[in-house]
Amino acid sequence: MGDGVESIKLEALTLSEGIRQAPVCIIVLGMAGSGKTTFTRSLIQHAQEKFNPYVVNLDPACREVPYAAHVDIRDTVNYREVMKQYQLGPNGGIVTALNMFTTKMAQFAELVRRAGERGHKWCVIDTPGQIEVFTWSASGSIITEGLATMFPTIVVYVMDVQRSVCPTTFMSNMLYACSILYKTRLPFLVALNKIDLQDCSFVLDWMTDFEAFQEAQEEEQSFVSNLTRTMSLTLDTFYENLSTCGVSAKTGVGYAQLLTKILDCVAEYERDYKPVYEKKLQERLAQNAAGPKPVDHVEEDGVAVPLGLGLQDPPPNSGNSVFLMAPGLVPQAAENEEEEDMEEDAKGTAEDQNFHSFVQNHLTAQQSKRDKLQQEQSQP
Ligand SMILES: Nc1nc2c(ncn2[C@@H]2O[C@H](COP(=O)(O)OP(=O)(O)OP(=O)(O)O)[C@@H](O)[C@H]2O)c(=O)[nH]1
Ligand SMILES: [Mg+2]
Repeated sequence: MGDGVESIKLEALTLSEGIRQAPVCIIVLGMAGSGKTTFTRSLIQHAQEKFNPYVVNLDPACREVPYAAHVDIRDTVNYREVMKQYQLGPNGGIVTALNMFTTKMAQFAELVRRAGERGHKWCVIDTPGQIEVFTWSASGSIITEGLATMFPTIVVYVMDVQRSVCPTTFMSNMLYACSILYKTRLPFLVALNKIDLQDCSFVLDWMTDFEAFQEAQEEEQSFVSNLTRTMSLTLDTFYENLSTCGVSAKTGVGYAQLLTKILDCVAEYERDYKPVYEKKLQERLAQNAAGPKPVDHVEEDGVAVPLGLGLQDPPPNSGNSVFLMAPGLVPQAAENEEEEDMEEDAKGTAEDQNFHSFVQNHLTAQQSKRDKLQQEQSQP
């Protein structure tokens, strides 16, 4: 069980020491099935010797990952239980699981910091299959921005070139990439994946030559193709500054160039992004020193309703029920195999109990908040 993870304030961690040199956080994003997980595995293999990557899996719904993750969200939150307990569908379950994980952002950040101290130069983060779960959720933003204010952070957008031969799909992919770039405001690299199946030169042609793209979609006479045509003109500026690299996550082709491009992105972070983040941190520090803002205007706007769990607040009455587990923090395994199995079983049961009690406490707390609110409203 993940004991030994002290509760460390994110603010203190961030503001007192500024942005560190290592590890560089590489957030791997991309549409479902684009090859993020396979890409992560290959990236780890190719970077192992030089950058000794620390590996994080943030996909709560995957069955298996083809790499040894140092931090795995599945050790913290049981996605199937979340679906059952909160009566959610698969996507709601993933979002909620990610939200629960994010309540331990401070501890997660601390694990990444310690990894940097132990000589991991990179931290590679694999994300959930449904891209919007990470890119448009509060927890995705907290994780991305939290990391970017502590460590050099870049985004690698994995794009399936085989699926992008259709101009409309290509445009959808590019619009997604563009929206993520502007949302995260971080150095951005597009990995054109699966080049063992499909040569990626057409993507580069379409990005640099508007007429080539027009020709390709001449066949498609529809409203969608009209929209695509207009969008391709709009995206011109986006393409100009976009860094791309053809790779095959399966065969490893293109990874030498990819590593060089990642290093270029890191240099870009240091040059262009770090000063901005540091300025923001200083502003926050000054704000904190000035104390909390008065909230007397709230009454005019309506009744203040208590929000959900704070980033650093433990869930009410939950004790240790959400935790992070990572090698090094897990107690030494027993030598005897039989004992190991028994320990595994006991650990599994304890984790289950912890999880159940967390969910139960959370539900009870929510209910009592609702009761209290109702009581207050019913009073004249
Ligand atoms: N031929 C080929 N297949 C690939 C490549 N990269 C990934 N795949 C295959 O594409 C499928 C999806 O790969 P994943 O790595 O699971 O993709 P993902 O984006 O992590 O998928 P989700 O997390 O479910 O969204 C698998 O069958 C992989 O074997 C590649 O470079 N070449
Ligand atoms: Mg995956």
